[in-house]
Amino acid sequence: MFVDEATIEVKGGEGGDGSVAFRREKYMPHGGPSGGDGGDGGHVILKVHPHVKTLLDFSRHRHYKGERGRHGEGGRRKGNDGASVTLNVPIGTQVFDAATGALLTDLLVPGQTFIAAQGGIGGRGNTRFVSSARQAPRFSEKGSHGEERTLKLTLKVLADVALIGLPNAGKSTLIAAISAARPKIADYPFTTLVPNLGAVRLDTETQFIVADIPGLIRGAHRGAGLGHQFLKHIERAPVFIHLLDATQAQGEHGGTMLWRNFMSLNRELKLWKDELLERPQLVAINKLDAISADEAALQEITHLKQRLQARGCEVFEISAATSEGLQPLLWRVWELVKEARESLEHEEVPPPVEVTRVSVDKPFVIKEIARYADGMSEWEVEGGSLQRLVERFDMENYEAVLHLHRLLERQGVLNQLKETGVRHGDLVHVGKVAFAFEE
Ligand SMILES: Nc1nc2c(ncn2[C@@H]2O[C@H](COP(=O)(O)OP(=O)(O)OP(=O)(O)O)[C@@H](O)[C@H]2O)c(=O)[nH]1
Ligand SMILES: [Mg+2]
Repeated sequence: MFVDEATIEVKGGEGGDGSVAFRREKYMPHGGPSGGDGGDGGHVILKVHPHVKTLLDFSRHRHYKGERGRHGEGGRRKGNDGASVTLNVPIGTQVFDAATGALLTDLLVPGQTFIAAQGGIGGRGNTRFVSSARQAPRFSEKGSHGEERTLKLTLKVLADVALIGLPNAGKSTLIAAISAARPKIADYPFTTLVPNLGAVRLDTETQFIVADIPGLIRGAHRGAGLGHQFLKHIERAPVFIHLLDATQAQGEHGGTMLWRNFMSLNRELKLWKDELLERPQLVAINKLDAISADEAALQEITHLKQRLQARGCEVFEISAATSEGLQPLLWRVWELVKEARESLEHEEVPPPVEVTRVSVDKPFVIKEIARYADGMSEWEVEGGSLQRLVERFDMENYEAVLHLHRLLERQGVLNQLKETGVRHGDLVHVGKVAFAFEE
């Protein structure tokens, strides 16, 4: 299977800082606060584009960043939001977090989007910190950082058509006859152990991808003969060609045996997933060249063909070895592929994956990190949301520190510090900030 891969670094734009400003009015030396909010940073967004076929562009350019939000200004002017960057990816792109290996999303439908990195949130201007007790706040909030991560993109090239059949039916021979694929072909079952892909080109506008899947045996849906693995590959193709081996029609009741084989393979598909039976499935009776002189076998085949047609199957008689009968089969396949592609294009675009903005509900953990001879201790408060909160205020600004103090009190951090044993004068670290605890 062709696998295309790329690793990219994505970063949301920084949020703009809130502004500290005051109105200047005639005859009034100190007007009210008027600092506007900062704008939000732009995201990095992945979007499925049907015309993009590979991940090649991403191996040339690896870093993508949303635009930063503008800072707020006086006169309550909000800074502009930063522009988002949209990256077009092919249908079938899987997105993994490179650090954890976790699958973040599967992008399958044209137009589908995924926010790869959230932009930071704009900080609030000083206007927003006015309260009855504080008429003229001299501080504002900084914008928050944009999300930053490394993503691994992988694309499995999806086949339009899967060749299915029992081992030795001639699947590999067929793909070699119709495409540039050169899989191993041999006169024993289980020659093919991994699927092979080949591009079939009937004319310049008529191209599709065929997958030669290893043979399925009875019990495949339970995993027999690596069945699960192969059924998963089959599952991804919208059209099937079911190959039958005409040489098995030689000998008594040969046609009946072929019929049973056909039914039994379909049962395996059904037991794996019901819906597989609803996919268009063309039957190709292969190796006709090998029985052309065997009247009895030919009769068995004629009978088999009638039985299949009575069941609503479209049947083609071919020889993969001599390429006889392949053209009608391939053109019919093309019609079905076209229909499948069109219906895919009309599928509804699922709503974009909702990504929640920075959450504040994460619990925090208080750890003692040092204890000194004089009885004083040093502590660390861990918790992503708390760190982010602290980073958004200027610790040199007395008013901002007071405001933060009240926030920490409201969130129960101060109480919990006391309960954990933090005492007056102890040093407490939150992210990059440290302060002496005062009761
Ligand atoms: N005479 C004749 N022999 C064929 C034809 N197609 C395939 N064969 C032979 O059938 C045998 C099996 O062919 P493969 O193409 O390896 O079969 P397969 O379905 O890929 O088999 P697995 O990979 O084992 O599932 C080989 O010996 C081929 O040469 C055909 O049209 N005519
Ligand atoms: Mg094979």
